[in-house]
Amino acid sequence: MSRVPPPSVLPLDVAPEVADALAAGGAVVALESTIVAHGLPYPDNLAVARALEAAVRGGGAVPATIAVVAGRVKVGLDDAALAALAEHGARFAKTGAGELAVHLARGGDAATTVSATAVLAARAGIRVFATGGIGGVHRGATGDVSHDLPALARTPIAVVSAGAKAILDLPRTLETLETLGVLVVGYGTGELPAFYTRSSGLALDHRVDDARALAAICRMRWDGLHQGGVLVCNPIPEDAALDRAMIDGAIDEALAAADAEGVTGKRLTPYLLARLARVTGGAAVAANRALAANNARVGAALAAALTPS
Ligand code: PSU
Ligand code: MN
Repeated sequence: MSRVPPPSVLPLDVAPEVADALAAGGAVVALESTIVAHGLPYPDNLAVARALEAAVRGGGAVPATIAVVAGRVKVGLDDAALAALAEHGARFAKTGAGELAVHLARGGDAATTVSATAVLAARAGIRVFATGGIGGVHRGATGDVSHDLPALARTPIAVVSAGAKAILDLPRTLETLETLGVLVVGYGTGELPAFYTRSSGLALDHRVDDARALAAICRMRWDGLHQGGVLVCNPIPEDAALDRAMIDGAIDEALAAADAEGVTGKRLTPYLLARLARVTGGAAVAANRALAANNARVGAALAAALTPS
């Protein structure tokens, strides 16, 4: 019996720096592209994309921003590709894990959401992924639940986030994570963070206070139990957190506007985030940047703690 794995039909381009780090068992942190293409306005999105990569490097790990470019999976974008993603975000489709095959088979360009990024990162052998906030259960009775949740359940990766976006129904999102079997762990907190603010009032069952303790849990989950995703909930730094009444008011306004304009489906999350950016005079963008960079730092620490010593 041959031990040579069958050739993969997946068009996967791993950047040399990322491939070298993975081959050496080094620390790599995946980053998503939807937050760049569709989650933040240009040119703030490019500044955030670069700041996230810098934060990962500052933590001693190699960043790998993931996107689909001309029908190929790119694991690690160079600066020119990152700039194109930020400047021409509208030309990139927004893809979840379920639709990846279409964009790849057709040779398209697509920004990857949390679900798609998690699946592709795991496929490339990356075990840590840092982002802003994951998708989840939307408010109201539309039945819109992000594919991020089931994808995390089955993908062996740690996603470092500031919880789920505050535009969502957080109690239902937490319940659904539990139903699906995603392990949710507070990082220095016993509460689900509320993205722009540090607390939601929703208690978490599990808390860790350092990357080593988190790495031990991740290893047991993946290598011992062959289970899926770990959602690491890292609250926004105190000095960057927004005033709760201000951001809650802005979210209510954005949700009402989306409802009045009939915005649903894939467009809903980008619409709400753009509206929040405008209504808060940029405060939402600044907070998003601060929390994402903080997640990138924790991601780097976790990736380092997971490397074989
Ligand atoms: N969080 C942010 N900005 C974003 C997103 C999350 O702060 O742009 C993106 C992520 O890519 C996430 C996606 O996976 O929104 C969820 O979209 P949907 O609700 O359509 O599944
Ligand atoms: Mn959705």
